[in-house]
Amino acid sequence: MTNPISTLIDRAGATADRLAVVDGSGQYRYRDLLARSAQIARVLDPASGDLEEARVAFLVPPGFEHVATQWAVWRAGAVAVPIAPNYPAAEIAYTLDDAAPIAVVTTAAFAERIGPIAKSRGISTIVSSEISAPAARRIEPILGADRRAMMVYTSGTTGRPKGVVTTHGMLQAQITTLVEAWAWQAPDRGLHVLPLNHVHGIVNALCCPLWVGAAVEFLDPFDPVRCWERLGSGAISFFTAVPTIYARLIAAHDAASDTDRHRWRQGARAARLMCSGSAALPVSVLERWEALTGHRLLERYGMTEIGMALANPLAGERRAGTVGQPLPGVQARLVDESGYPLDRGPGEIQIRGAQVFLEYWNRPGETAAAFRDGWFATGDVAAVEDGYWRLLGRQSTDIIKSAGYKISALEIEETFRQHPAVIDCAVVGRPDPDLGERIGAAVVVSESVEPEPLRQWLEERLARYKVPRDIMVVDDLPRNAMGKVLKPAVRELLSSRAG
Ligand code: MCA
Ligand code: AMP
Repeated sequence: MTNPISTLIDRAGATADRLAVVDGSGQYRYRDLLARSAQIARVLDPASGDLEEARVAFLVPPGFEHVATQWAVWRAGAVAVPIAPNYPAAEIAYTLDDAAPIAVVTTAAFAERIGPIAKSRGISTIVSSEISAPAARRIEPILGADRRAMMVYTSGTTGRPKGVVTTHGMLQAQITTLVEAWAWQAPDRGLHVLPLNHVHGIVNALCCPLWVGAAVEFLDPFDPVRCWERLGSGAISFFTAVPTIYARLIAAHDAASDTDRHRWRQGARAARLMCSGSAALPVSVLERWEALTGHRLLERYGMTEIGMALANPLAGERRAGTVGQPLPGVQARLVDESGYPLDRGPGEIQIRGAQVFLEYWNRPGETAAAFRDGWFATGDVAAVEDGYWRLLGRQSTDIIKSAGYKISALEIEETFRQHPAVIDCAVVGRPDPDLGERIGAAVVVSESVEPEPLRQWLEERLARYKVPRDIMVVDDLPRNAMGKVLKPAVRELLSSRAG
């Protein structure tokens, strides 16, 4: 055992009586989280006292039970693998095959969905709602900084999603960087509206408040009017979301009555900090939100593999269209195509520091390929202008960001090609005021098939946010003289037809 580390669970003892989680089922204190996670840990690991980094997958909707399950996995010495509740069977099966967990934890409502998929793979399913016996005393493992803690799936330029593994030490570095930069304090109360299988929702919106003994209020699913009601109550001090959510809040504001609008805006002013990230925040959204609520959104840049890396300042100028400067403890640099460091760029962002991930699960080749001399190569291109980092785009056109989700065009194309009537296809992202980018596909088919059944077929195989909203059947894909598909031409084709 090297370098034991303090975890959320160790810290919770000091704030046992404080409010920790509010969800649709009630209000819970830190002592409730400790008691419930001990119960679940006991069932996960009745005997050994240390599951020694075995993976435990859990499909539990956002709320108290989700947090208690996450803590239980850590208390049992296992690696937390969160699965989105709205994933179709094929995505769940892929995750279970890739992560090979020893058990799946779920609730009664989701047991029917994930139970049979787990069973057919010899993985046991624990229905947490059936666990009620008080936890017998057990000795918990002492978690070292270098023990694996979490595995979050992310899409990349290569095929199917990869499990991004972070250790307890890395997770702690990701959390404490933000606690320091954003001055999290115990009296804070965050409103949580994000999925809990991505770093934005896990680290920024959940682990940071719990680290300092603050409260987290869950709103699931996100609904703009209900969200405004909570922001408008004046009780929320911290809010973080993706640009699509801010765009939808603005639309809901504009559709509301004068009384509601006024009340919402006044209440929202009471917050301490509001952040945006996961995708580029349009300056128009930043300005409108500021005019409505008085909050100039703090835009930051992060990635599943590194947590948060660059951010506009808490105090000081938050410059529109930029992502600020490196966060405390984060080393960031720009390099040219041959890897030569540049002062101001444009160049690729590379990141080094204690918060950078350990590995892609079971993919040593891809892990090695992601680093250059110890620096993680993000694939994002930026330039530094007057001391502020500005994102300019991505090296790969095959990565799409829609509603804050990172999506691999190649994964969708590969799935499409498994359809018996699909000969070829090309998937692209097109600019969209609501989603940032909207996914579109041009498809060549061997027999007459309408776009709608193709879309439904994909929906059975991919998470909904990966399914193209625009599908166009074409005779041929536009190609260059070498036979390579011209994605800009595909984009134009879709724009000309879809409008
Ligand atoms: C959705 N719909 C569709 C399709 N997709 N219809 C046809 N074809 C499709 N492909 C339908 C939905 O079923 C729904 O219908 C309606 O369209 C609206 O769906 P959608 O636009 O998806 O909205 P939503 O379900 O309300 O969700 C919007 C959302 C969500 C709340 C913004 O996308 C979200 O939570 N995004 C955040 C993602 C995130 O956290 N990313 C962070 C990862 P109906 O209305 O009939 O039901 S990045 C990260 O973690 C890094 C570290 C970072 O930097 O942060
Ligand atoms: P993910 O892999 O889902 O963690 O998404 C990480 C990617 O989101 C980064 O590589 C960026 O391309 C993008 N991203 C995150 N924050 C921002 C931001 N503030 N502006 C533009 N893109 C962002």
